[in-house]
Amino acid sequence: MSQQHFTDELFDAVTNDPTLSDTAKAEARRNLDKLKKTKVNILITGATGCGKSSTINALFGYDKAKVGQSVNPETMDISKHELNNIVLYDSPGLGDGKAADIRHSKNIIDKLYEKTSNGDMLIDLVLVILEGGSRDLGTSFELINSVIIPNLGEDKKRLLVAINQADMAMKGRGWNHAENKPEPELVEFLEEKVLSSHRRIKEATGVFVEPIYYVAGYKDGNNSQNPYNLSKLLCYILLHTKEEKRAVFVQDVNQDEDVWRADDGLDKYREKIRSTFLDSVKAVAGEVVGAVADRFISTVSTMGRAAGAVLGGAARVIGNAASSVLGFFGL
Ligand SMILES: Nc1nc2c(ncn2[C@@H]2O[C@H](COP(=O)(O)OP(=O)(O)OP(=O)(O)O)[C@@H](O)[C@H]2O)c(=O)[nH]1
Ligand SMILES: [Mg+2]
Repeated sequence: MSQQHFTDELFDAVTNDPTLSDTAKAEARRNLDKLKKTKVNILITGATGCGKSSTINALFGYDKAKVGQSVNPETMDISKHELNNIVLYDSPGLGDGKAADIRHSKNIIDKLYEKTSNGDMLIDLVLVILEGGSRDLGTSFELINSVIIPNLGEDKKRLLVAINQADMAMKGRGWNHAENKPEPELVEFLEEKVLSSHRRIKEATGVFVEPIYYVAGYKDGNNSQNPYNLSKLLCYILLHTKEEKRAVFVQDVNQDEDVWRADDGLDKYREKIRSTFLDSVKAVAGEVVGAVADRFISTVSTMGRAAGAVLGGAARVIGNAASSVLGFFGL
């Protein structure tokens, strides 16, 4: 939290740019202030033990949410985690008994209709997590098809479905621990799961969703499992969030480079995250600030490439890059 905000870093860089007029700098200040205040509200839901807390921890750092060890749901009702710019609402899904199901459904529906003081929808994105190893996902589809989709309003883009615990989808079979990736037979199994999930939602609601699979992973004592496809998950989260809000993720994402490393290689997720960030800065603060951000990230990413965190290290380096920025601008 003590880490300097990236919008202030960017503003310092803009201030120190001798080619910019005072008017341009004043406008940059206004726009960057707006960005600094931007909140992204994410509702995360799914059955007990699917990995909601683990996913929050993997995406945003390992001290954000309590991970359960017992069979009792750790998350009784919606719990709120406020980061710098990202606000997370962690809600149980269905399957904890009839009374609890009714209560949880109502809580979720209320959240979906909640508005900000500006009259905008509060929840920018609903992330529904399915447990890859679960044989019975019926209650999860009930949650998606009967609770979430009918109450989403017009903008079905607010929904993202992700299948967690890909490593355990075949009870641990087919997971290559040495390379932290699924073997072909597990890939095939997971792709089938993605397809059948897509079909179950499409057939029941007519809504087209493109689920992805990933591993949130865990750290407990001597054992740990690194995430897989977390950069893909972040990419999808960004694409499901309004463009003008996407930049602020950089302030809150996990700065542990290890979590962003392993993915399916189907797309250049980290490059995409980087360009998404820059486009978002441009959308809010204009071309001039966007160009400064671009140079800024390129500089830090040269140092950051070895670090290899998301954005090529920029998320980490931005926080303490004052000297490198000054250095870059020759001051
Ligand atoms: N192997 C494996 N285990 C995982 C993964 N994600 C979560 N887990 C484990 O699954 C268990 C439940 O994870 P949580 O993150 O507490 O799940 P939750 O959805 O927050 O659970 P509740 O809050 O109780 O509803 C924990 O023991 C995690 O360590 C994963 O990707 N792979
Ligand atoms: Mg939890």
